[in-house]
Amino acid sequence: MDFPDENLVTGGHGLCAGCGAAIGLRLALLALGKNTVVVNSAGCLTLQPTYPYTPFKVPWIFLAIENAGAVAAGLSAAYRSLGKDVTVLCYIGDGATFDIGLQSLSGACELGENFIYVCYNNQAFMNTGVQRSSATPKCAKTTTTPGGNPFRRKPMIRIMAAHGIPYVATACISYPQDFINKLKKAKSIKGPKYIELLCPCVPGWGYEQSRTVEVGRLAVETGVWPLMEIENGKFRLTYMPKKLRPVKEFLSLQKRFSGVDEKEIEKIVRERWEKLVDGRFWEVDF
Ligand SMILES: Cc1ncc(C[n+]2csc(CCOP(=O)(O)OP(=O)(O)O)c2C)c(N)n1
Ligand code: SF4
Ligand SMILES: [Mg+2]
Repeated sequence: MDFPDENLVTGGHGLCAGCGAAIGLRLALLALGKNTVVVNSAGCLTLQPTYPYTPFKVPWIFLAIENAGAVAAGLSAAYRSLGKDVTVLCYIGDGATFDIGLQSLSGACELGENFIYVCYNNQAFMNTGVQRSSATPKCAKTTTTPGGNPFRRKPMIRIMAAHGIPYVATACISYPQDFINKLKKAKSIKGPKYIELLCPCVPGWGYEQSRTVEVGRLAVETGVWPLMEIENGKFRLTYMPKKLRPVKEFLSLQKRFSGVDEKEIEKIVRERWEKLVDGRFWEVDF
């Protein structure tokens, strides 16, 4: 694999063992390098640096949960006026992205500023106790949907693509090379870039802490989480499993899906996958 040498996250943080989002940030900094500033709004990852300590070898800005887009746009404009070439990386949870900070992200995209926005998607408001977000999949149990989530997921990838920004992609921490390639591509493109990174969460999804990478891999191999990109409006899948595995293999590892109708979910996932393989991205509820 094409990995850069320098690890910009040192040992020691207050997150759960096996946290998928922590793996994601480590990979992102490997890809983007030292000349990066990380923007983070309230969520689990906020606990990674705890003042006055930090495991990061790059600057880190912590802000209110609504503000990531505004801060990214402001930083981008400030660096431009100073003549400095610094990568602005937003690393923001799904609750802060899909729900509380959507207006700020949308505004930053409209301004066309230069930043990479990675939504680390663990599919709920984890830091405050696993409440449903609009990224929570249908049927998943959370503390606010103990009988299973009745709502459809907000189609965030389509929403971001509809902003007409130059680069939108999905990724998963279990496919590090795919994620790193996408970040490097994003870095080479001027303007707003959005990558939605699937990050399994040990207590929120309810699986063994040693199985984070396996759970993420099964999300992709079953077709639950397709890896794709939309570059200048052009859609493509970046990874095609030879044969999709049964969705049951992904669902059965996690307590949040206990008791769901596996056949119904399999049907939804298959129909969506066939449309994507056909290139019918705009018809897909993703
Ligand atoms: C306006 C506002 N509402 C609520 C909160 C409380 N809050 C802090 S972290 C958090 C969870 C954020 O969820 P997400 O963005 O998905 O990140 P995760 O916790 O899953 O890492 C919430 C709701 C807040 N800080 N600000
Ligand atoms: S609750 Fe989930 S996202 Fe938060 S630190 Fe633990 S594993 Fe990571
Ligand atoms: Mg979350």
